[in-house]
Amino acid sequence: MCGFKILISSLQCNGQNFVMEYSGLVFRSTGSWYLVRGDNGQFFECRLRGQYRIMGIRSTNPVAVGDRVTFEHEENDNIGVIKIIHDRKNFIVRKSTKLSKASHIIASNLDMALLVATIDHPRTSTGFIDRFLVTAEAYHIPVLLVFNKIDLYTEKQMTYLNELCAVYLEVGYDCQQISVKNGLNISKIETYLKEKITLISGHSGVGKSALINKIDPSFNLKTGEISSVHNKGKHTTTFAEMHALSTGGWIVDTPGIKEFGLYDFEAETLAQRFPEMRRRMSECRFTNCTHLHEPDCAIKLAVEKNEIANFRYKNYQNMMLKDFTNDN
Ligand SMILES: Nc1nc2c(ncn2[C@@H]2O[C@H](COP(=O)(O)OP(=O)(O)OP(=O)(O)O)[C@@H](O)[C@H]2O)c(=O)[nH]1
Ligand SMILES: [Mg+2]
Ligand SMILES: [Zn+2]
Repeated sequence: MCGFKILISSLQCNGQNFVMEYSGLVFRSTGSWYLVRGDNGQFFECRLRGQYRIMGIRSTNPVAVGDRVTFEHEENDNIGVIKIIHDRKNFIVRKSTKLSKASHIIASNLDMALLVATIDHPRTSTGFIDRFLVTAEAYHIPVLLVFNKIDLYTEKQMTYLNELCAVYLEVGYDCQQISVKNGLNISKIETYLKEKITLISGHSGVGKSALINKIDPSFNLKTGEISSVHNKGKHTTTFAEMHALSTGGWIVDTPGIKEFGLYDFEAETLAQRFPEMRRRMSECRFTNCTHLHEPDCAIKLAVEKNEIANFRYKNYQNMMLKDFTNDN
């Protein structure tokens, strides 16, 4: 019948067939089916057993790409049932929709996140970038900011981009300016990805899938034109999927995000997630300073002296006033 395999942790007999239990990594999540790579390298299509709730988080996707799971399947069958979702080392989460109280976990167990942004075609706001950054700060996931499509920018847009990168570099985030189209600086990105699990995120149409194809053309991921009417992408990638790079490492391509709603943290902790504020907040007069209206606030002073970029502070104010009202 069945020989013992190293990775089988338990065996049960279910009528004619043996039921095997394996552990593995979720490579793809389409909502109801999950592609799981068993620790023996074999892929299984898995479903989730019953209703699953993890860690009290209300999530539209209880199983995320990057999750480690235990699943069982019948011998000689590559269809499995996920029984256990193992604790996550970290994850990136956002509100599933603007008004929703549910969350959507973009990916988990990451070594790095790569946020692809564009100054135009489509435009990525710094508000969007900063919401992503503060979310990644929760688990100290390093973020690489990648500004793509530099082949398209005017001189004025390039000046703006250089200023933006100078600010983020100073704060502590690595920035790269690339053109997937012209193959510019792609090799720099490749060196970041070696032996890591990296999430790639950003608005629709910024070139996430195109970048992955450039790094490894064998993936042949679907890419889509930008709408000339709306100057936005058309949501070409529809589910998150992990790809094993031939150069070593894994990259998780994800569908474009329209808005990045902050999920599940307290307003009081927001300033700590801005590294340039975190470094200065002990100098505020009040220990519970919100950095919005208090006197002798070291943050406001640093903004006045241009030591903290005005747009970063504005984004902080915006998040405090918009994201944390209405019972977030
Ligand atoms: N000019 C120019 N176009 C680019 C560049 N990179 C990507 N594109 C184009 O931008 C369009 C969108 O690229 P995709 O890779 O589909 O974008 P995406 O971020 O994966 O979008 P979603 O899957 O919808 O989230 C495609 O037509 C690409 O050819 C670039 O560096 N320069
Ligand atoms: Mg895509
Ligand atoms: Zn303050």
